[in-house]
Amino acid sequence: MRTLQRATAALIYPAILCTGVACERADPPTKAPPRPGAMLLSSGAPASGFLLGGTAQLAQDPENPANDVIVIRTDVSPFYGTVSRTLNVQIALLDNMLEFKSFFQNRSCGGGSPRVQLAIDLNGDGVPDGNAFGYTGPPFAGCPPNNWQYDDVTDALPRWDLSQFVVNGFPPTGAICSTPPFSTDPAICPFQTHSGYIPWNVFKTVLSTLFPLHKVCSGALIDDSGWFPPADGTAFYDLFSAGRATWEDQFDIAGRGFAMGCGRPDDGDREVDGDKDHDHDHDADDDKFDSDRRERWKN
Ligand SMILES: [Ca+2]
Ligand SMILES: [Ca+2]
Ligand SMILES: [Ca+2]
Ligand SMILES: [Ca+2]
Repeated sequence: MRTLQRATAALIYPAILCTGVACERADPPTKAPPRPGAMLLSSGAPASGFLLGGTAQLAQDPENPANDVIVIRTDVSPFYGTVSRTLNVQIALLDNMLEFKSFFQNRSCGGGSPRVQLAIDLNGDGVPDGNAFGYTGPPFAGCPPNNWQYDDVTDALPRWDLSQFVVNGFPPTGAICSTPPFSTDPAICPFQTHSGYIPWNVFKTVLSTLFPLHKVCSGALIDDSGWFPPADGTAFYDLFSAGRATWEDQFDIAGRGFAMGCGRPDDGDREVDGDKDHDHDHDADDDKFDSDRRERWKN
């Protein structure tokens, strides 16, 4: 009885405190209210909007069947998998909001997989100008098999490959610290690099400074390791954060396809001929991406 009274009091107490106009919510704060403009499921909950593509499928954690995860196979057609979500934000709004867990089943990472891939419109005309690639930590290979690994791709490690944007004026890695105003910015120069890749804060500062109208259209977790034998096979992924949503379980799957963002409709779950980076188009970036990775990962 005493316990019941205490429980009842606990339920009533917040309601008593909330009689003033300043208190808008008398209900216990179990779920955040949907944001304006958020997609709503029939349940009224905001949809997190993750699309699965290629071989990506809902699966169970090999260590704990109570945990929903995503499986991607790169050894069966179409030899890649994607988990993507529309972002439509500037890069600074993604600090500490791009991360994922991976479990490589009897395989490793490497060959450019897995990666967080951001489609970025540099000049704000609604057309993305390329992709930024954020990889597992240096040396980007040799991930232990059958073990859950965590990657925060906005941490201080040099994970980011900006090579697709150099043609549009993003300074090559070796030139960033001789380019004003970065040359005199102690917050970014000098910085650590690996394989020509740069840390998130350098990527963020350079992009924000030189391309103030930029927009990150969409974010994707991609595994297309099928071409690279040490990393070919099956991997599980979980807790993929892309901006203001995290993929946790089956209820975070909005459907199949690929999120395009920047005002473009999502694309279907289809393979585009020659689309080596799996952003659902085939352009000169694809040939460069494929030749760069083959050069980077030979032997
Ligand atoms: Ca553009
Ligand atoms: Ca492209
Ligand atoms: Ca999960
Ligand atoms: Ca492409």
